[in-house]
Amino acid sequence: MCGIVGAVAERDVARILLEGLKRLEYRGYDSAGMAIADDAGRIHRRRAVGKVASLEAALAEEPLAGHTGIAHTRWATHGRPTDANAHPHMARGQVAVVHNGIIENYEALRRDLEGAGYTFESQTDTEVVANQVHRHMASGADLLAAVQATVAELDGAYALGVMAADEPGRLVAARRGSPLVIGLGIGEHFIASDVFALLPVTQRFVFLEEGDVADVRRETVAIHDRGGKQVERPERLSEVSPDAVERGGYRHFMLKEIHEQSHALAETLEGRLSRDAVLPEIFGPDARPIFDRLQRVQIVACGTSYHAGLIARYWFESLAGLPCDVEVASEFRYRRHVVPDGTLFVTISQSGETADTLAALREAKNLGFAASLAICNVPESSLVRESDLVLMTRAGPEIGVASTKAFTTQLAGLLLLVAALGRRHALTAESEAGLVAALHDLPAAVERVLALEPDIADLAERFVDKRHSLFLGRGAQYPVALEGALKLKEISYIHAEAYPAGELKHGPLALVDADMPVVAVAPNDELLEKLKSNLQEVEARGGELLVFADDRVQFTPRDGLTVLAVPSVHELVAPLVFTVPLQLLAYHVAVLKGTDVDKPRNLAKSVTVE
Ligand code: HGA
Repeated sequence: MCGIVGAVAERDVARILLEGLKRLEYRGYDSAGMAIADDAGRIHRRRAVGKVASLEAALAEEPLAGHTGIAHTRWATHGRPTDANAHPHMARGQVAVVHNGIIENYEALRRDLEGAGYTFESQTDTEVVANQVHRHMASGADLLAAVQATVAELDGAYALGVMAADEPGRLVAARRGSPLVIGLGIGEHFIASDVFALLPVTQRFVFLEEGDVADVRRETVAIHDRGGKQVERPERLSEVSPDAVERGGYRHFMLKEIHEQSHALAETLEGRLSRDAVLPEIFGPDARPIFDRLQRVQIVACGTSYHAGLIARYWFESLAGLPCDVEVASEFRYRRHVVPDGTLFVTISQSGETADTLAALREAKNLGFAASLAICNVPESSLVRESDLVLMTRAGPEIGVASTKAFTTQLAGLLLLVAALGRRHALTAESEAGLVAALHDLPAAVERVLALEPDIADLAERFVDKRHSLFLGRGAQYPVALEGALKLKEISYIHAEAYPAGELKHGPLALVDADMPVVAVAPNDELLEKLKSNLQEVEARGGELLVFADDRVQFTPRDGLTVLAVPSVHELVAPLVFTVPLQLLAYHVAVLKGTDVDKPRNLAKSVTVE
């Protein structure tokens, strides 16, 4: 979602800020802006709707230069994407603010400020922050005190970067509910919503905690907690290499990330398996006594991660013999719960900053769960820091908005958890050995399925002129169908629905005609014959069928039916393997349609607003 970069340095900061914004582009945004204080104590600002390149063009025409600055990529929540709504927002030319998140009480604050003579130039919730800081400074507070007083008056979520014209060489940063890091340099310091933005200038970071306000100057960084007390926060070295966010030879990040899945899975499984068992220590030293008490599992996640949870439910119940519920985080957090004893609360999130998932975790802490466990791809994230137990996926940075390698590595992580818990319940040593053998073979199996890409690219042509499509699966392949439909929607903008194949005749069959391609996933499992009957129902209505089928499955060749053989794998890992061709299908349809594959319209990468 939106991104923040800020810098206080002896050198000119404009270039650092612009490079930082470019590195945040993958998160999705609709406009961008920058404000820099000049040596005469005036703040100058440039803003542009659209890509960072438009801002760059505006800066080429009218450059900014100076030693203190903030910049932002905006993903609108309040007010349309326009120049006037783009950040930084300013108050009377004196205070400039960039903000990620939502100020929930902005209307009341705005009325109050208008009553005090402040005027507003935007429809955003953010502008109240600039004016409120100005108001506190006008009554004598310095920048730090003014920001502290302002955040105490805000409801909602924010990461903020604030500067004032008459306090050059100083940035004040604050966070609650949206991530913010301080980048440490020598004689220069930085702020950003994501470490990627700052990797060209530093690898040393301090992660602000909830409620922190940081006073950032060239030589010093002082962090104050929510009570105003000065605190030390640990410095961490980022392990992400600056080039991990390059596209390599691939046309899009998404394609690169699809192809990285075999390696990402190998990394995620590395050191976690013996020849025939999942190693017991991989969830950390605290896990054993917690796992011994567990009787059931509640999974909470959003989007693609939610689909991973839906697949895991089949595994938890069929393999581990543990009851498992799965719910989207935005629903979970707003209803009452009855939590049975011994329930593990599992969150799944690529970024670990997904606002609804994080809020659900915080909510869950008061609900009597036995413990929380996060499956996540970003070690420094809030979700990881706030969970009792953690299993890191090791997918590496995922830049494409449509999640691919994060999803399959989450599934691998979930299988590890199923084994770790299952052996205390219904999982036999023999079944665990079978699962582990399948996991050992998984990276190679994914390589084999990636080799189908040229055939899938050909099949994609059939979708280009279609407006709707249907995805079908049964059992654990039903969430795979959901994920395939989501991928197609996200990046090709073709309306796609997924159904459990047995539901077809209860409604969606009415939609089937020659203009509605139907995609099915058909592993060689006990539901195969049932699925085949469902597919006959589609054919009988003139629908065109594309079936990704286990290579041992026989289909009689006929008109209207295209079968692509997927290399056969163990039933338990089939959901991971069958996901890959669906990702490739969505990717190639989107490329043919000419959409912005890595940054599809209206969407953002880590969704840090509710
Ligand atoms: N509410 C602010 C910032 C939006 C945001 O954080 N998006 O991710 C606005 O609408 O400008």
